[in-house]
Amino acid sequence: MDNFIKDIRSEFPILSHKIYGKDLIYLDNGATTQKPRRVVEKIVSGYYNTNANIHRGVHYLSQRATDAHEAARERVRKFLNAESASEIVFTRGSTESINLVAFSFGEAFCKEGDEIVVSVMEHHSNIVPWQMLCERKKMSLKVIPMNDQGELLLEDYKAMLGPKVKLIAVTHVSNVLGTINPVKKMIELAHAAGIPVLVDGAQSAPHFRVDVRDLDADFYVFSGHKIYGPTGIGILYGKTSYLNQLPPYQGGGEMIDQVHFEKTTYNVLPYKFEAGTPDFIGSTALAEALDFVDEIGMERIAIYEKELLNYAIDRLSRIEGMRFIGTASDKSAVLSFLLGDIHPFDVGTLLDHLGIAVRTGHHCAQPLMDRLQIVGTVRASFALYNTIEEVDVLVKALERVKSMFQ
Ligand code: C6P
Repeated sequence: MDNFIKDIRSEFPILSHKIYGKDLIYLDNGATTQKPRRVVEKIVSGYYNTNANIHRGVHYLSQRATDAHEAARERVRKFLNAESASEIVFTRGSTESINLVAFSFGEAFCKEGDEIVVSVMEHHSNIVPWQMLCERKKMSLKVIPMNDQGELLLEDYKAMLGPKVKLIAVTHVSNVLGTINPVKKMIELAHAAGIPVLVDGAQSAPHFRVDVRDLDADFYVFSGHKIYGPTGIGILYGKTSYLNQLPPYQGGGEMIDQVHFEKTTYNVLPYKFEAGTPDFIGSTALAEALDFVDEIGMERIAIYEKELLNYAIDRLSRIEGMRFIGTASDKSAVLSFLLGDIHPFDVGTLLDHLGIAVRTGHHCAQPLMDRLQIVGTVRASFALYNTIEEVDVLVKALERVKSMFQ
């Protein structure tokens, strides 16, 4: 392990824990990443030093908390290269961001007979809110198919872009297959047909540089907890032109301009979509996490994680009975697999006893499991603090699991 990774690991106290007497090897980063000390300290310091409700008080603490929250919004704007901080809406996470768009976009732009297009590899969070919209408005959901490697079929996609389609909602990176979808190209094609696109960035923002203006995404969402930030905070980016046309998602304090029993008017962007007291401590901790990754460099993170992935693919493929699920040519550091006919749950449980945390099951992507005709996978998902040595331990552990079943 080189000194650079050693230094990074030392920022994450949990990584030196023992699990059943073994060194923890945390390979469940797709579910949530561990937090560096500075992010946790930011939360503690927020509550100790600047805790006061924001946008309300004239007092000193409230103003400081408000400034920190708005500085965090600007930090996210910079991270995504959005044009304006008013295009950055704080939510609870990717799921809430997608639900917000599904509701508000649906209200503004959709009617009976219209269509929403998603892909076969979506997380439930990017399926169910659209199904709910379709049920509410008597619309239909269309699904972009994929090949057996886990790559979307772009010719089929092009053929779907008809006049009834109101929005495309597609994941940037599959949380199961690791496929990096060609979203820039997909957005270009959708825009040529006059259709806006929502990109689910839950699994892309933590792993490589995302520029929403370069992508020309109309909406882009991600979760703080998957990018070394806290739980309970996430982002919806939306182009001003769209956000201005959408009605509010929830009503309450903060999102209003004037409230009278006769009529209520709404606040300007982005507050129109932020009803109630926001997670103003979480937002500043998220900004700290973004400082953390940007100081390392998203490009460097992407290169390092790719090295880890390639090494893992090479070593795991030498295990007899290894079957990778998702072999797209453009892949992020997510490795799903099956080992012989051993149930993924058994593999995961035995790995756990060896100190290795992986995720098993359908990964909240049951329609994808249906397409693959499997019940689930074992998934190792990497982050910037994982090491080649950890991959070696995983390989040995898998050999051991296999021998136990022989
Ligand atoms: N996937 C996983 O283990 P939330 O829960 O809102 O932070 O993120 C939802 C979500 C949306 N889209 C994608 C592509 C995702 O991967 C996830 C979360 C985790 O794969 C937990 S199920």
